[in-house]
Amino acid sequence: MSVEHLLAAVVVLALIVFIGWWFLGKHEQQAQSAKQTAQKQAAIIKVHGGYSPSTVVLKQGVPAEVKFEMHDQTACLSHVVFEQLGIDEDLTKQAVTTVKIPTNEKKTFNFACGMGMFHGKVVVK
Ligand SMILES: [Cu+2]
Repeated sequence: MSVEHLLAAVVVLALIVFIGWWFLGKHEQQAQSAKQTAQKQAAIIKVHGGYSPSTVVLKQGVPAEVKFEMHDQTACLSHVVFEQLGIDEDLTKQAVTTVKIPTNEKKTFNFACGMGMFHGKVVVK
């Protein structure tokens, strides 16, 4: 191999490495920002003759949603009430009802059916 050939090979190799770095670098940045915007937590509670699970634990500081999946026909469980949050949701309107839970402080939010017969809680810790 002549010196010119070797030089050309080195230049081509450097170019490939540079292009690879350029694209990989951009990729990494995209993945990172996506992860940040996607940082949230969700818990699913099935409503069927009660709440299952009746207690969910959330991490403090991460935006949180509790999704109530309705599988119950009785009027008793048709509403879910978070008294501390001033929330009274009708669960019969859609299959899944999402309730946003504030996670800025460690706190326990109690919830109950509209008539206060079934209870559950969401613990932020
Ligand atoms: Cu009830």
